[in-house]
Formats: sequence, C-alpha cells, structure tokens
Amino acid sequence: MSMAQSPEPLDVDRERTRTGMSKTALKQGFLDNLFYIQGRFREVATPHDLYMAAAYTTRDRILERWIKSAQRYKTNQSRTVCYLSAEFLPGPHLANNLVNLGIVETATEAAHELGLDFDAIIAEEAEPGLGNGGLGRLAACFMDSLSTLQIPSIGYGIRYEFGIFDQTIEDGWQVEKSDNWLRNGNPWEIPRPKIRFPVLYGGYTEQYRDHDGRSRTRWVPAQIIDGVAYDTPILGYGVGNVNLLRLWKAEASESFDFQAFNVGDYYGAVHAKIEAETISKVLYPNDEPEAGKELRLKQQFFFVSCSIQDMIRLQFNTVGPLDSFAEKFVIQLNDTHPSLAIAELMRLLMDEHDMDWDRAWDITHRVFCYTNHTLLPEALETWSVSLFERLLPRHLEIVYEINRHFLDEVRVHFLGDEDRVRRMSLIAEDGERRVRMANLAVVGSRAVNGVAALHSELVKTTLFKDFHDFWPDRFHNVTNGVTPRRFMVVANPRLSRLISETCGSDDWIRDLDRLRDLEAHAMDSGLHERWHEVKIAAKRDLAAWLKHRTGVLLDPEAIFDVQAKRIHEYKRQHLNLLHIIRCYQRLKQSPNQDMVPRAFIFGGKAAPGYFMAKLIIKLINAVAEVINNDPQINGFIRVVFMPDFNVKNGQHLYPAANLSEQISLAGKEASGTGNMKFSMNGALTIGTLDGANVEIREEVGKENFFLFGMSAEEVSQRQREGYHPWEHYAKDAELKSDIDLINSGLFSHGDTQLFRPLTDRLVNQDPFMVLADYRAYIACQDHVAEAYRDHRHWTRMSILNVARMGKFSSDRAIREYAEHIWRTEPHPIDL
Ligand code: GL9
Repeated sequence: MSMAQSPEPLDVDRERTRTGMSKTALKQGFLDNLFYIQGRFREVATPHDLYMAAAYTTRDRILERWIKSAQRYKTNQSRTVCYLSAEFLPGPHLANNLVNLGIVETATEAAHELGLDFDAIIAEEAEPGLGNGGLGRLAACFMDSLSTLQIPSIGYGIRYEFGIFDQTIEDGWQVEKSDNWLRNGNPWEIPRPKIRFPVLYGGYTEQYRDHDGRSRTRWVPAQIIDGVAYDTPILGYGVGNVNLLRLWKAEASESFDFQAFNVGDYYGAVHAKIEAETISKVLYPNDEPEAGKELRLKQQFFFVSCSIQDMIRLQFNTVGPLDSFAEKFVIQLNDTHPSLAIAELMRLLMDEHDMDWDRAWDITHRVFCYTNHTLLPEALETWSVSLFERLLPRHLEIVYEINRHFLDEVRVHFLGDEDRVRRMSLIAEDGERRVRMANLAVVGSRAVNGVAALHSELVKTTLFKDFHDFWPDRFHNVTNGVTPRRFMVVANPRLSRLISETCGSDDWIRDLDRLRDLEAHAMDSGLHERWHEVKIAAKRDLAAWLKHRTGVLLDPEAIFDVQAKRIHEYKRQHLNLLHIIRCYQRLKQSPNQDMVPRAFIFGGKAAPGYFMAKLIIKLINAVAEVINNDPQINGFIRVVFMPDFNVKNGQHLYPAANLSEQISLAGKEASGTGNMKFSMNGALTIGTLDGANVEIREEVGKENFFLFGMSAEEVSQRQREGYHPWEHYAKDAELKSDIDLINSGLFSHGDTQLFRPLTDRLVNQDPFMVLADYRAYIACQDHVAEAYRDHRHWTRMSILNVARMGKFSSDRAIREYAEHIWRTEPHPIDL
C-alpha cells in the first residue's frame, strides 16, 4: 500500500481475517491490525508497529479458542488446577504461539510476501521477566503443558511492572538496569478492570455476635488496596485448549483511600494511590536476606488474596455452594511464597462465608498441595511475628489456631517428645519469634512434593523429616520437566526439522518419548553428518551474536562449553573458572601442546545484594580479558560472559552448546532444568550426582554422561568429619597455583586484593566444597576433551542424549501431577 488509507481487502472473506489460518487471511489480518490497532501504514511503521500487528494477528486466532475453552469449562464445571506462583517466566509469546497454532510456515511466507523481515519482527518482543530463574520458568513450562494436556487451569501471579533487572556488564562488573517491559505496551494481555478484589492490610480484629448470637471475628483493616486482573491466554500445542494466566495489578481502592482522606486533601489521596501501586511495582530478586522485606510480604498476601477471592467467585458462578470447593479446585503452591493462601482461605470461609473451623479446615487442607524447590536454609521463608501481626493480624490468629490444633495432634502421636513439637511448630521460638512458612505449607496441604528423586528423598530425610515421620503418605516426588515446544521447536528449528525427518513424523513434539525412534539411527553416518551440520550452524549463529554483543569472537570448531544459570556459590561457577585457569596455565607452560580448542561461555544474573556472586562475575570477565588478549593463546581457548541471560537470550545458547556444565555441590541443586534444556539440544553433560542430573544420567546411560565429584552422601559425611579446604590447597600443587594466580593480580591489573574475598573464602571456608571436587573435575574435563576428538563417537553420544530425553518433558511431569496429586482429567476442546 502506498497511501494512508484503510487496507485494501485481499481476496478473503472479511470476517475470516481475524480467525483464518490461510496465508491470505494472515496477510489481511496483519494489515488490518497495523491499520486499526497501531494506526499505521506500511511506509511509516516502525519495527515495533510491525511486531504489534503480528502479535495481534496471532492473538486474534487464539481468542476464538480461548472463549470456547472458557465456555466449555464453565458448562462442564471442570475441575480446575490453580497454580499459585509469585513468579512466571514465559519468555516472548509470539514465536511460541505461532508454533502452538501450527502456523509458523504460513506466517513466515505471509511475512515474506509482505516484504517483512520475520526474524526481526520476532526479535522485537520484550521479555516478560516476571521471575528470577528456574522456579519461575518451571511455572511457565507447566502452563504450556497444562494447556497442551487439555487440563483446565489458571496460573495466578503478580503483574510486576518491573521484572527481573536487565543485566549489563561494565568494566567486568554486573550493572543492573530496571526492566521496563511494559513500556511499549503488551499485546498479549487483556485487562479485566471489573475483575477486581479488595485486599486488606493492618488494623486490628474484634469479636462480635452475629444475628444467631454466635461469637465471630471481624478484621478492621487500616488499608485496602484493589487487585485488578490482567489475563494472558496460554494456548496448548496443536489443541483447542487455552488456559489463563491471570496476573494481579495493585491499584488504589476508590472506595477506601479516597474517602478516608480529609476533604480537600487531594495530594494526600494521590500519595495513597502511589503507595498502593507500589505493591505490584517490582519483582524481588531471590538470594537476598528476607529480613524486613515488608513489601515482599505485602506482595505475597496481595496476589494470594485476590486469587482465592477469584476462585470463590468462580465457584459461585459455576458450581454454587462452597462445600464442593475442594472438588472444583486444586491449588498448587509453587514454593512457600503463596502459602499465606492457606490462612486466607480459612479466613474467607469463616469470616466472610459463615463456616465453622472444622468445615473450613476440611476444605482447606483438601484443596492445597505444595511443591518445595530448595533445601537451602537461607531460602526457607520465615516472617517475624511482629511484622506478620502488624500487616495481617487476623491471619496470625488463624496461624496460631492451625498450630494449636496441629501441635495437639503431634503431642498425642509422639508422647512426651517436646523437642519434636518445638521443631514442627509453625512458630520458631528460638530468638525472635517467627512464622515458618514452609511448615505452614506442609501442615495445610494434602500433598507435598520435591522436584527430583534425590531432592524428594532429602526432603523426607532432612528438611521435613519430622513431618514425614508423622505423615509418610503426604510426601511425593515429581521430577521437573521442560517444554519441548519452547526449548526445542522454538529455540532450535534446525534440529527439530532434522529430528522430524529422521523419525518420519513430528509426533515427538507432543509425545517426547518418541525421540527414542532416533536410537535406531544413532550409527547412521548420514544422520551424523547432518547432526553435526545443525550443531555447527547453531554455533556459528551464536558466535556471530556474541561477537556483536561482546566483541569476543569464538571459533565454531571449538568445544562450546556452557554454564548458564543464576550465579550462586552452590552452583560453583568458580569451579569452572579454576578449570579455565588450569587450561591457561598448561598452554602457557607448553604452548605447542595439542589441546582441543574450547570456548567457555557463561551466562547468568547475580542477585544485586549478593556480593560473592557479583565478584564471581567480575572474575569471569577478568579472566576472559587476559586470556582472550594473550597472543600466546592465539584463540585456542576463549572465555565469554554473555550479558543478560534470560529466556529469550537463552534460546541462542541451548542449540549451540556441546558441553553443559551442571556442577553444583551434590545435595544443593533441587533439580535444575537447564540441564534438561541443554541435553535436549544435543549437549553432553559434565555434572555431579545432584538434582535431576542423577535421573538424566540414568536415562541417557552412564557412558553418555561425564560424571565427577562427591555424592550427596559423601558430602554430608565429609561435613560431619570436618572439612578443611586448606589441606587441598596445600597438597595439590596445581590447585594451589591456580588460586595463587588469581591472587597474583594477573587478572586485576596488579591488584592483589580484589579477588581475595573469593580466594580466601575458598581456602578457609569453602562451604560448597569447590576444592574437594577440583581434582575430580579437572580429570573429568580431560576425558571430555579426549572424547571430543572422536567426532563420530561424540555425535553418537549427542544423538543418544536427545533420543533418551523423553522423561524430561514437562508434559510427563504434568501427567504425574494430574494422576497422583491433583486427580484431574483432560477436557479436550475441539479445534
Ligand atoms: C529452584 C531450584 O534451585 C532449581 O534446582 C529447580 O530446578 C527450580 C524449579 O524447581 O527451583 N528453586 C529456587 O528457589 N530457584 C530455583 O531455580 N531459584 C530461582 O528460580 C532463581
């Protein structure tokens, strides 16, 4: 079109431009949306306008299915899974929705015919970074699988205005930039200003007699804030089902704050409005001390209260009386962040809906299930009783009452064991009294699960041992999984095409066990060649992308050795660094040795307040600078830190990796999910027996996995015996020289103090036993290098890794939840 006039209709029925799947319908839909939604014509449209038009054209096609799903679920009174999570990391929606709609090719052709750069349009989308890492991404994978498996569900969370910070690297240090992801608008969400609930805070409670003369409690709050629903449709792969991601935004409550102010105090009222809106303003980074984070507690209660009120509304709209609430809904608590929901449901049932304690408790404890995601003590939430009481006085009463009932049972069951009573109490009494959110979650749920076999075992034998003694049947394992739609089809279209061609179908996308069909071809040299080409192409892409973003040029022939995850001492990025320094020293000592070239690639964010993690980032960049610029090394090894690792950027990484670093101290990583994403894309793993690594190794075969290091049992034994890292430092000359090289100032322009906090910690404390596993790690890395020399053998291992990854689909995980924990059934929506 050359003029700013309404788009000329192509040969398509006008009505179908919103729903039609043909190329013509897509083109017309796109032009219509560009015109009527963006108010643009082609010549002046910015890349962002084009993206918005493409997004709306895609959304139009999802909406029809969404409404159909909602209608069907309502008439069927379908049992619904409510997934409560403070974090969701869905990643960019456009490409994923095109895959799930099955129109990638048509859309690509349509874009081509309109003269558009489709890849550029897809790259325009901002990352919805509403999570910190694995836990939030797991929630997003689960949403994808719930829809694909046609299970009615709602994901409930917070619509943070600012998600996880954007990471830049300046002078080697992490610098945080605020993530204004909504700046350019969000075409995927639909605001629901009429789905709005009041959320109460503060004040006091009082007793009164109701019309039947019964004694009741009334909460008189000091503050009321509204939560408003914003809905994002989550479409399943190749099905008509669309579920809901419902995120709450905080707004000032007209009815309360404005009237509460003295007449004329307009500015005071506006101030209250601003204060109300801070509740959904920003996502908290984890790995930081919880202490005093009043706003965080407010956030947790905020989204939980809105969500439970919404469920009660839905119950009345569909089924009717609340008695069947636990049949209509199952509420899955994603970690302890939403565990206030237990007390909130009790409050609403009793105070607002007239139930007595026993009936309310019967419903409550039948509706909740809880997933634990970590054993790290610092990540287990507790709130000081005084803060809790100030913010949620009624809930504290309810928690006390739950505790009273519960501890009475414990006392009867374990006569005279007051120590156990103290340990199991919902209130910690040693020092400042605190509410233990994990204990509340276990007591209030009918099922508790860990996220990998080893983790679930440790949950039963360490973290919740007392609870497991009391209620052995309550504990389960559901090993995590990831969605092959996002992490294979979207991230790695080349490999996906090759797999479909080799297997003769793309059924594996919905049934990942079908990847087994690849095994029959694992020796086929034709496949080997194509497999290798696909990997090299991805490595070239990544190299070009990294060159552009960091200036570092990688050799696509080198081993791409990748560690991408949050930066944390327990994940041991510094162990990886020690190996890099070892390689460097070896090359310096004998420059002509025949070493396999390697590209060491890191990605990951550090919590802004986590000093040691930030120092690790600085050290990675410092080592990179020296090695990459050392003419003697001549590019043989290269080190690069990819800034701003997130879902979107990760999609460049997974397809290109040869080696996946999963090297946490055994017993610390609950599951890990990056381990699965890399392996699905044909990387081999170097890893410890930690989290889901254990099961990955079982599945792919121990001969196709590079194992090293202590087992979880050996770790706890060493710790019981007393661990002395300085002995390793003193005894192992190479280890000593690697650490000494850091201290020499080589990587810090002569500053011998800069990295001291890190090296001193390793030598003197080493809480994550880096030094104890150093020798085994180096030896294992030498095996990796030898194995890589045999290209055929390596490629075969790579094919077998992919072929045997079926178990790690989030579809399998969701099926297990549905069958063993939720007892839910699919409700198919016809296309
Ligand atoms: C985590 C665990 O640490 C991971 O091992 C696990 O795979 C995921 C999902 O179950 O949950 N728990 C946790 O608090 N985080 C996890 O990744 N942290 C972040 O999300 C940053």
